[in-house]
Amino acid sequence: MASAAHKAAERSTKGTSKGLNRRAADSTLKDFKATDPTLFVQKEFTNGTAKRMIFIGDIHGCSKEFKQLLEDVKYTPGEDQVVLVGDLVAKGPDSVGVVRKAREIGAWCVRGNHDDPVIRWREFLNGPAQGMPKTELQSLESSDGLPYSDFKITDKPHFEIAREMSPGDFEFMSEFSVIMALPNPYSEFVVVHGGLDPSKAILEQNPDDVMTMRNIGPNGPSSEKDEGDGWFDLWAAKMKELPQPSGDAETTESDYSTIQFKKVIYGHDAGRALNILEYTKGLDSRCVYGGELTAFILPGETMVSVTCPNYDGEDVANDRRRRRRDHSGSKHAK
Ligand SMILES: [Mn+2]
Repeated sequence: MASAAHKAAERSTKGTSKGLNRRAADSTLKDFKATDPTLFVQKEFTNGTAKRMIFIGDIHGCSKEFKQLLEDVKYTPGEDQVVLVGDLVAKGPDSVGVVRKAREIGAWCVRGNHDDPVIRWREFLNGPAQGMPKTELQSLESSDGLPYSDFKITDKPHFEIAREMSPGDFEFMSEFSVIMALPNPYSEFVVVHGGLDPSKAILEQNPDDVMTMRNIGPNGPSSEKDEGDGWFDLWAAKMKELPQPSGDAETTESDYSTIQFKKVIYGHDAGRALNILEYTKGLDSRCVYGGELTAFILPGETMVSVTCPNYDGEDVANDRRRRRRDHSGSKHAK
């Protein structure tokens, strides 16, 4: 079935005739706004049959390691459900390969902050920018004629990934929701890429914050690494204040307009690496930076990892860990 984003792209394509004069076309380009992502999806199992759940952290184009990890966990189609916590693409060597493999196995995915610009770029390229050569788009970029400030043709990978994807890949990615609620017997969990704001109900969350937050600072959710406290610490503090639900009564979608707290499975925070706490399960184990790609498996909360080469070249996460050791007075401190 065509997604809302895909349908909107088709509509705007039809509305852009080739004979449009240049000035009108430019303003269409600059004013383009991509379809909003779906904030929330309640997942169900086909035929109501529960499966083993395999949650995998930020893959970032590491398709070889993704396939290896599926082998290592003995992924079995029909018996297992793979869930990706976002950022399938960018930084690593084979973003489109990751998307294809995810499609092939029917993975459930949430939208990460690197998936989001790829989806917006592709909608733009299918719509008002259809048929425009790269050189023309580059001159638009230098004259501030592109619709989003994060549209960087040379400095960021999202444009090339968006161009390389097949229409089916794009349709698959446009359906990634920002928040995913899991069916019974896993309904105590929700899945997001970045985090959740402890001051808001699940259906009241701001999508950009959910995709990007690491901390809660004085002005609320923040993606900055050194501002405020980890969102998961505030989340845990709030969870502890609440009466815990008895039994496993089914949660319906409308319940999420008042429900504030669930256990959360997420990614995004390579600086803190694997971060498995009672109420939150952080799965970004720095795959693309020469760390590991990790699968977190339910039931049982077991973990399996594969090691990865450093494809990105940066070592931001390690710097952070070194700093933390310095504070603790380790012998290795400078
Ligand atoms: Mn991310």
